[in-house]
Amino acid sequence: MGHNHDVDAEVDVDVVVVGAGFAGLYRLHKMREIGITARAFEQGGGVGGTWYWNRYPGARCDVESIDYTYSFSEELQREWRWTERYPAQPEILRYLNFVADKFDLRRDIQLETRVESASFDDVTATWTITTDRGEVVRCRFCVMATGCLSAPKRPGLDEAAVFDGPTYHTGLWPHEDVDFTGMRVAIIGTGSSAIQSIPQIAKQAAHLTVFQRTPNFSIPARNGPIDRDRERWSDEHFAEFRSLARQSGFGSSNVFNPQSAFAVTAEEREAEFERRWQTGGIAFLGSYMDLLFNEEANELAAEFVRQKIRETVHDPEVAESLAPRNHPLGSKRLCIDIDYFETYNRPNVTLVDLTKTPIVEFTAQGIRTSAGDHDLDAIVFATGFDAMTGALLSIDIRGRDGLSLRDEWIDGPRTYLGLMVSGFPNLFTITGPGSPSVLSNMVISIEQHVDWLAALFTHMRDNELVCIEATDAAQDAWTAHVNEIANLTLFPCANSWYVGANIPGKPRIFMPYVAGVAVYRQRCDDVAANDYEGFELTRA
Ligand code: NA7
Repeated sequence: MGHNHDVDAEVDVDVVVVGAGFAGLYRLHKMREIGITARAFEQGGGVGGTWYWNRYPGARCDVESIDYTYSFSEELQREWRWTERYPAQPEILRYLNFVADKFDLRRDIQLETRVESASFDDVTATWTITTDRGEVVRCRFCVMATGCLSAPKRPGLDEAAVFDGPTYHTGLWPHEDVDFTGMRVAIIGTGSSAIQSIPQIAKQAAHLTVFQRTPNFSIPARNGPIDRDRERWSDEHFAEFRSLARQSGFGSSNVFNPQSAFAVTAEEREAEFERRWQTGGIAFLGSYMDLLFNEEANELAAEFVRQKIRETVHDPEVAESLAPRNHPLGSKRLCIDIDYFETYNRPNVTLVDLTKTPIVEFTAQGIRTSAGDHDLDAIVFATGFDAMTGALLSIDIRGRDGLSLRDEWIDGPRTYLGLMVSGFPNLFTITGPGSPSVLSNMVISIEQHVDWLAALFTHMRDNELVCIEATDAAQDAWTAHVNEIANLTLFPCANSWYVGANIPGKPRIFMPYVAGVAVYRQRCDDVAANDYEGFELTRA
């Protein structure tokens, strides 16, 4: 490990932050608060990250507004009023712009700039960042706030080039209005993005054909105006409300039932599922504590949802195709919908089950499956993302001795605490693989990482430390621990993007840390209290 760093080497800025979404914005704010200079580069034409790009019809967060907000400023919470139970994309984007203005963050953000490479120099313990605008910036710390779901996956895009009409990806939606009125539209995929946009597109298009490879479990959102009483309570009990979220598993104020599904009678269980179904949202997964641990318990909840699908969808064959059977409920991100299954009762919506009739090819007129041709005017890819590692690996990141992150992670990501990678000193991944990240309320997890790093930077400054690196041993132990915990659950059973299964050739490794945000926070705090155990910190 490197020592004797030449700390007098000039840096342009203490910290470069890559990305200006929820993570990048708070990062900038926090750095200013502790007197460390920071500059952010953002590929988009505005701040907002995920919420800048995902503008597809119906785009909405599946975490409730009241929880999906920064908790670092009580004043911010009181100044901002959400309108709906679940925030729609335009409103979240307005919120993030409001935050950027309120905390005067824009002056440190350079938009429309893609970071192309980052390389570490062991002699000076500095990173050199290059951008697609030809800038070269030297900094002490490099913070990747690049997001977990920000590298869109476009299978068949090359093949689709033969198609005469327009094609879209939900994660790269145009900024101008897309009008499908009178059009024959296809959508490929039935994940969260598709499940949100299908009902909206169906209302506009002349005809919508849904190409489904894997059906997903979806719970009604029961969206509506925000509950002002609950909002008032959260204002009046700010500290308690926020602390509850931080001490929870998921990072929200949802109530999870500590009981086993087998501790009650069949009638009681049915009543609890029904109650949660009627309440709506992701809290359905919290009906019983063993849904994500015990296959039989899970099957009870899964069958409840399948029965709901059968009751909702009039055509029994379509209902059967829509009923998920190849993965436990919740082992893929549970979808939250508004009128999704109901939409299949519309006369202008057709479901194509790709397990029965796969796509053969794209043609100038549309899509050919093994059963015949679908003539189309537009195709929407709702095919997801190269999750958790895609955005990081799209940058050429070089650690000590030119070590490439792409090579290091060839067999899958390995990190210490989801925060650092051995061999890459002074480089941090906000909500990186190996942290709760996508299995939590992202805002809570982002804040926890940013706060933890702020304490670290202060510690380093106070102790004249210039370099920090995770040890190999700590990284090995953490990576093993992340997998061990995941293997106690049903999560690894699904071919989900949590394991990289949606990207052909991507190594299969379970990426998020499933033990929950409270356990994880304690772990990170213990590491810090224990003199940053597992990290090696060096002086000049
Ligand atoms: P997801 O959840 O990854 O969904 C992508 C969907 O696209 C899913 O149904 C895939 O089927 C389908 N897909 C992907 N590739 C293909 C090909 N080649 N052919 C047919 N169908 C395909 O992405 P989303 O954008 O919906 O949601 C991502 C996250 O954002 C979500 O979990 C929330 O956390 C927010 P598959 O299941 O792979 O068979």
